Amino acid sequence: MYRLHCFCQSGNSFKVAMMLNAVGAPWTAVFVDFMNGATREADWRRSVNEMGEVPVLEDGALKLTQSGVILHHLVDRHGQFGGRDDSEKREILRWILFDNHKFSSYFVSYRFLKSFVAAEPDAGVMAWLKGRIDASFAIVERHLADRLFIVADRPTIADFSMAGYLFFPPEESGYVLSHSHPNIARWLTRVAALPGWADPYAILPGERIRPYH
Ligand SMILES: N[C@@H](CCC(=O)N[C@@H](CS)C(=O)NCC(=O)O)C(=O)O
Repeated sequence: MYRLHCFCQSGNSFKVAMMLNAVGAPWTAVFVDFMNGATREADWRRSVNEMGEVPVLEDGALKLTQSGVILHHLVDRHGQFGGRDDSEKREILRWILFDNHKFSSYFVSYRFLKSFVAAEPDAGVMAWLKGRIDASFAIVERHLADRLFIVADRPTIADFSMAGYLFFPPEESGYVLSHSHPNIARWLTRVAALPGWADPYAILPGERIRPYH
């Protein structure tokens, strides 16, 4: 039984949860009270993750962090959603690195400031983040124009990584992808049709927060 340290607003956790469900692996959620500062506590960092980040996956005595590392570990354990040769494996890593740096990360900050912080977000910061999001979304929108999935004609962990944040409700980010990025929206429909897929708020623990702005 895997133990996934997570909370329901965390798309990085959802990347892992989607994979666990898709391979039919039994897992249990360990709630991390992120919104009240749990990951900033010295004890949590000492005992769970020195990087102060969720998700963390416990696989027996192994404690893994970084969703990209966890997804690769689950490919090794379950033999599904990985690359079939070196070239595919490189492509998967390439897109997961792009995702962690640009595709998810600016969107994460933008959505967090817009929806989960009570103070009015700084307009200049939001405009800068939006510019970065729009640039990386345009790259993926183009990439998906003639492809079913990110790396191959079948889903891989690159899809779980990149789709992780895009299943949250549009009111949290302001992005209605079916209008702004139709190729991305169609791809998300294909990812959501995979075995075991469920809405993040249905499978991750914690209280749903009504967006502040
Ligand atoms: N690259 C990391 C990012 C993890 C991450 O940023 N998680 C968020 C929650 S979804 C977090 O714990 N942030 C704490 C912080 O940035 O201080 C991954 O893919 O696991």
